Amino acid sequence: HEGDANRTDLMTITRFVLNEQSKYAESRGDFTILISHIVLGCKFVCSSVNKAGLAKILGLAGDTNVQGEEQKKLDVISNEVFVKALISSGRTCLLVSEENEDAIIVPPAQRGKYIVVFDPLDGSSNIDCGDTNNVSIEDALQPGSSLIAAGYCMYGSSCTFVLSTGNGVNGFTLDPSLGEFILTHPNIKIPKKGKIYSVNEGNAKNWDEPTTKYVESCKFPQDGSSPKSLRYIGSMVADIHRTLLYGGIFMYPADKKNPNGKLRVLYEVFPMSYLMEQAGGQAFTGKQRALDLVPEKIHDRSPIFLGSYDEIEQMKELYAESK
Ligand code: AHM
Ligand code: MG
Repeated sequence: HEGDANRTDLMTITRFVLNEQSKYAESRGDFTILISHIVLGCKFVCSSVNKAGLAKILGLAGDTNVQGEEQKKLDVISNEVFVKALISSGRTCLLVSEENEDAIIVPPAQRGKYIVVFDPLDGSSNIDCGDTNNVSIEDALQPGSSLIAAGYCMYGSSCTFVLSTGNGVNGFTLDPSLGEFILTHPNIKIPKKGKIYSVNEGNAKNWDEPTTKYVESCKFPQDGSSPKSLRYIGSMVADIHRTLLYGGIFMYPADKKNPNGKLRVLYEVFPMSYLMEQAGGQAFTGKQRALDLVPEKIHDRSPIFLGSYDEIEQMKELYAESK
């Protein structure tokens, strides 16, 4: 019997993805190569986040670095790292990043079959693209149900990469001494019911009726259950990570000022909705299953409710009643 401390059979993220992909007869390792380039970007951001304190102190000497260049913000550098890693993987044809107004069409010589939509400091996911000869921005405007994988990386006291390739959800933690993400959270399933709700209550004045009623029921339950706890970090990745592991509901609803809410369909709503469904939860826009949305523009937004199966069921009922 081997204890954790002596574990020698390391399930790295690359090994895990390679295993999963080998189930597909047509697999040629392209997806594994793509993921390992994304993972490189995550390691870079992780190490930059951890050095950020020191960088700030060094920054006091002036806002320019040793080469005399102006220091770039972390989100800008992260974006550059991901874009360069994705293009050089030779496995992508089209990239949509939160940081870039326009989609990036990969030069033909470096083109592969995957479309990647991502927020360099908020999440990432992939859509299979097919014909790579005539790639256009419209190819990214597919429903979330055509995603073949989605994931996010959370940078904190430890660095966690949560990934689904359509066969459940798995979490990997970076072992800094190895520089490898190791499987630490196999087969994540979200609890069917939750005790936590997560929303920016500062917008309550402008909410619609179903959202207002739901949050009221969290605080003053009429069915004899205990009130729910409120947790809101204001960073979608962190709020979703907690929701996946402990259950509950995360919402960014429509309000009178923002009829489409705030979060972006392609690289915020879709990947998190995909992970939720893969973990046994649900994702709902107030009108429909979130993954059935078809964005019209690459930076479109949508209201979103996601989390434990039962919580989203209740939310759906409230919207049905209000029609
Ligand atoms: P941004 O990427 O445009 O900064 O916004 C996305 C973030 C999410 O991570 C988070 O869930 C949400 O904005 C919080 O918004 P608010 O401050 O309005 O509650
Ligand atoms: Mg963002």
